[in-house]
Amino acid sequence: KRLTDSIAHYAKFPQTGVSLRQMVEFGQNPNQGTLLKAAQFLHDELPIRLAHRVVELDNLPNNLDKMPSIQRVKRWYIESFNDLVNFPRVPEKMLQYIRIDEEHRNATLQKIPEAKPNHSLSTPEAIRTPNSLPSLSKRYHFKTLSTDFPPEFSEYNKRFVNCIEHIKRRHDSVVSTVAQGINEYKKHIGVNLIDDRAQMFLDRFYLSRIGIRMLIGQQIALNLPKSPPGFVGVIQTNIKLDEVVQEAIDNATFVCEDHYMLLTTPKVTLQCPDNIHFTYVPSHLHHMVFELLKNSLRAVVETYGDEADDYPEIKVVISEGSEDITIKITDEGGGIPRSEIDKVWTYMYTTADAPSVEDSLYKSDFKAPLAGFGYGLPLSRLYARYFGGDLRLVSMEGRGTDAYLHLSRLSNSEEPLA
Ligand code: W6P
Repeated sequence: KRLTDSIAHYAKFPQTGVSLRQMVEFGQNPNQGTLLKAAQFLHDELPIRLAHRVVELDNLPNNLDKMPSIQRVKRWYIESFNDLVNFPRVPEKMLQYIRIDEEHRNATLQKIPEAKPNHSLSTPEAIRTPNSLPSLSKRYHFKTLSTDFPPEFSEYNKRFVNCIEHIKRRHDSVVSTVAQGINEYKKHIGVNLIDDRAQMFLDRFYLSRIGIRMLIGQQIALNLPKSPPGFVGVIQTNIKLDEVVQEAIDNATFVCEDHYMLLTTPKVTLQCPDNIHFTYVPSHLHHMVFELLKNSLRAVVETYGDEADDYPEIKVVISEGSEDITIKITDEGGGIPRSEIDKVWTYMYTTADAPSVEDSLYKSDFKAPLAGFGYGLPLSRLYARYFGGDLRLVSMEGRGTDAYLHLSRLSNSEEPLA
């Protein structure tokens, strides 16, 4: 009962969104002090987000909340909430240490004189290329001022990472378990079409899950010994679009070949401008493109048959604008009738059976190869929207489908929190 009250209390607080840009700025050159501050933020924010979900899971339309699998998912949210509120707060002593460290750093900053290149030590070449001068912070070692934190800092950070890793793992199979719950619900109401309120709940719920897992994943990654070059945690600041998309093409092609046991597989071509500067999470991009390609490949193979000698190729075109990077995937798989197109985004209308409870116990999500209009498309659209992008389908019935995946370059759009 005390837990229930505590959840109701936390659910009164608004959730706080974080933009991709904030995550990048915060995660650059992390030290045990910044990691501790991030842990403190998550220690406040995650219970709030989890509490919002528990309250929603308690108030679903038409007894959807009574379905056993939905109840099971709710218990995971309650357990994770409990883990976090029972985790010790960052001790005041440590916060004070950080404040003093920051004041010291600001004071040092103000004392620094105008940067004057030391001509007597510089070669003429170096004078002509001022960019080759070491930056202010390198010359005066601000950053190193705050690299030596007492051992309590890394101990606290390590323990917190263990706590959130455990939580992340507990929720690995949420998508397939909720899918199971939706199947229970469909049997219960005897209709194969989801109502708007349930659809809206699921969009909000899965979008929230993406955000929570992003924040946890980022904190775990920042606590690893060192991000690879070009990475800030799980974010890649100079993402190689063509490489990630080509990998998604190869994987989707393999899954398609394997599933239909094809001798020839539809060819997928990629057209991508050179040197696009873009910041994104490679795993999200891979996930979305992989899902779209599986749909296109399936449509083409099922239109031409799995014994065809050749297939019309699927074309992936990437364009770079000032606001958006757009990835268009064109197939000639016969298209979708206009009256059916909206159903593609629903969680109810699924031809493939959701995995059984037994399966979802042992397997994490996203393992079903080439599933039908499962949750792949609505979830991919949520991944796109999570960082300010979108996903649209335009179909020509009788010919094929174009998928437009828009990714926002203005990485300051805040997390949508539904
Ligand atoms: C189809 C159906 C579909 C969904 C998503 C992406 C591409 C395609 N092609 O025929």
